[in-house]
Amino acid sequence: IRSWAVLESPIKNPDQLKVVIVGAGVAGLGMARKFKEVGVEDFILLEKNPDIGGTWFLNIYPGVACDIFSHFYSFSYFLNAKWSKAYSEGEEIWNYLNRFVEEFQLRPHIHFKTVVSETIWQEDEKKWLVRTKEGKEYQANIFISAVGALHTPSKPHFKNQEAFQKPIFHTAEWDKSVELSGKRVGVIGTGASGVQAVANIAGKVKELYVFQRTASWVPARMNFAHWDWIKNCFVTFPFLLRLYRDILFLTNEVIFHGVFTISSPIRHLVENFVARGMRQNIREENEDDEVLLKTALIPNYPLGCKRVTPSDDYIQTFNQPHVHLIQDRIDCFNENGIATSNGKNIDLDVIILATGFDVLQSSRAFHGIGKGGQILSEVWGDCPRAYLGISHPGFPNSFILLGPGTGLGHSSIIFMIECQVNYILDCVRKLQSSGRKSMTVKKSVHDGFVAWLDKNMKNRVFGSGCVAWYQNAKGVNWTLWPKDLITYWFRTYSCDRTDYEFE
Ligand code: N01
Repeated sequence: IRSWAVLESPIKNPDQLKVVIVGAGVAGLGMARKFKEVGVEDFILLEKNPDIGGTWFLNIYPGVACDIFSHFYSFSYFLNAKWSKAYSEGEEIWNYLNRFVEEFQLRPHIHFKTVVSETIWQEDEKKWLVRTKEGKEYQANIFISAVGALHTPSKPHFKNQEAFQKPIFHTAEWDKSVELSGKRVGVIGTGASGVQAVANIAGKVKELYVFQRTASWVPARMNFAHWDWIKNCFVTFPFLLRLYRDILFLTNEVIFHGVFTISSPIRHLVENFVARGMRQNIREENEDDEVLLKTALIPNYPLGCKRVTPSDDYIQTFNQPHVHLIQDRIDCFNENGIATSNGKNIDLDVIILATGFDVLQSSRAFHGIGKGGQILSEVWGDCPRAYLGISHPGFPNSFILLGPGTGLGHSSIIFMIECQVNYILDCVRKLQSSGRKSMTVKKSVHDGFVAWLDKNMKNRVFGSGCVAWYQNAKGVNWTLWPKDLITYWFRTYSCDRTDYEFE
């Protein structure tokens, strides 16, 4: 499982292509590099932020890191023998992406602080018109959305929130100017961001109140540092790094089958093992507190139903006398802090919302108008779908990276990006060799794929059973890929021209 760049035949007339990519995060950068590799030079990336990196630019909260092994959370053709730890922190990943941009000379193609507002398919010209909030317009034969799945912060409005006049901010909009040392801080939410932030800020603050609505499964992460001799070994013998990476990949796949299959007996064993590890980490001075925490911090839903949030120090944080787990529902805010539903008043100096992202809103980053004036967000409603997560009927020459049904809860999203990038490139290759101007996925192909996806989702622990950002309000998981990664690689290995209509 070396490189996903298996389709190496060149693109016909690359100089006739004009490509617009929205987003200069991991996905957009990966796509841009591939276009460059095959000789397409006329491409631009429109990026709303002032710099590259997407999620790794925005999320700078203390403790931000990736839960996927660093050597697997890297492009297969741009490995980094020198990752400092098993799981890298946000800054190291962002630096890696910067090196990627410099190495492949992508920066001149990126237009920063440019927010795409509308894309319109121009049937006569068979081109996309891309409009930005800044009033600019671009035309493209090929349009690629790489906006990411989790970029619109979800900020619930609490009763009487305005009364709290002290700092309040979301983890994805971290306010560096707010000093937390010596303060009474409240963190609302215990998903991946909350778990990482809580463990990291606990040592600084005077009092920490963690408002937990639902506990997370928190297995040990074992974030060991990479010894220098191992890094040097990987530099000298790159095949060892590839081998190590392949082992990580296969381990992830085995875990996926063992743990996330709904009827798997292995899952119960793993759940018991993880719960025991979590309980062992709870040692309160006060025996009552210990008993309470040992119940409260252990989830009562199947492992994998929500995102698993590994950490080496989150559970232990609650052993500190100044860290308090608040399970009572939040009733309202007041000028001093938060009042809970059972009448407790918690005085706070800062409130941090670790309340996650609005995944549906994230998918509607701009107003996409396809053939016959159809609006993508209206077609999608509360359940976005796309063929292979990439193409949608009625939207010719338009492709999505990390689209619906291709998120992962257990493995590296960069794997999915590489599969999608290669698939899109192969589609473009087929379009160019057809001599036609546009290609659109057939509705029957799209609908057949969606039915297959739903059938497979029934077999997965994250298909139903608890409320997570994976699902919409009706409980349909439209966000994750339900099968193993080898299946996705196989399905996106090449673009089948019979799946598309050419005009
Ligand atoms: O968000 P979440 P996140 N009142 O939606 C709670 C990726 N990621 O930012 O579970 C009180 O998981 C909510 O409670 P509940 C990763 O894919 C990756 O933490 O709905 N509480 C939950 O506890 C991840 O899955 C890394 O009952 C409220 C929390 O807020 C995704 O981002 C690191 C509430 C939201 O958790 C999102 O993670 C960080 C309310 N009104 C993030 N509303 C890696 O390391 C919400 N909550 C790869």
